[in-house]
Amino acid sequence: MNKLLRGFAVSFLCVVFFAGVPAADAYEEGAVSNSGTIKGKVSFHGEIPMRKVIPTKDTEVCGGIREDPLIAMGSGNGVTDAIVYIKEMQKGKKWVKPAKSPVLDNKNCRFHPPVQVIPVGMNVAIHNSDPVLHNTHGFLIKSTMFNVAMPKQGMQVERPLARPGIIRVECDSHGWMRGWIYVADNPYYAMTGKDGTFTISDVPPGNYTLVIWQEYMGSKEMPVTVKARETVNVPFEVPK
Ligand SMILES: [Cu+2]
Repeated sequence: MNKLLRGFAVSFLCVVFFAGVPAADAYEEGAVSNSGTIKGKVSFHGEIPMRKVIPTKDTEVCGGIREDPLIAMGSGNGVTDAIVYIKEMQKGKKWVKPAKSPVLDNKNCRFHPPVQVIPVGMNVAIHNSDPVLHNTHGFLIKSTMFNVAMPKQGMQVERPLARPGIIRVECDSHGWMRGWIYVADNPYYAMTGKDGTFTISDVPPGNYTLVIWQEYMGSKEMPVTVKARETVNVPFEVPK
């Protein structure tokens, strides 16, 4: 390959590479006037689906055979640990981010917290509270986002979260461990509280796509219209 051709090929590859990586700072903060609020409740009625967990090693730390609920229920048929967010929000309210890297702890062979939201561009601080080896492995669909061997109790390692989306966290050492991180690309998100309710505030008037994610259900989308200085109520039922 001659020099000119090689230079061209390199530039082309750079363009392809950067085009494929969403900019972490794409969200634009600004003043929001006449804002509205999205409120709602994620609920579930019916028999709670269970997942059988069969620890095959480290049972003195990890516990024995058990069934874990795939829907975390709170009070009044409310679903906790569901994430609600506005999809592809380009600009709006100021994004108040955590002062330090949020922690994902491995404790008694469970992830704590089991579900959390971390702004894109921040680090996750992966911690091992157990006296056994964990290998914390995060996937965005099939791509590895982080993969950290944690052989020692008290060990902590930070990893950057460069791409938005729902990361499924597994442990290569204990195949039954499961956790979730939603890497947010804008500040219009909420996690449901103990009664399944959520609030997303300071939303500019407009038409949006609201995404509701829950471990058992996955993601569901619904249209929502926010009017100036009004609260729109969005009830949502997790299907059986
Ligand atoms: Cu583990």
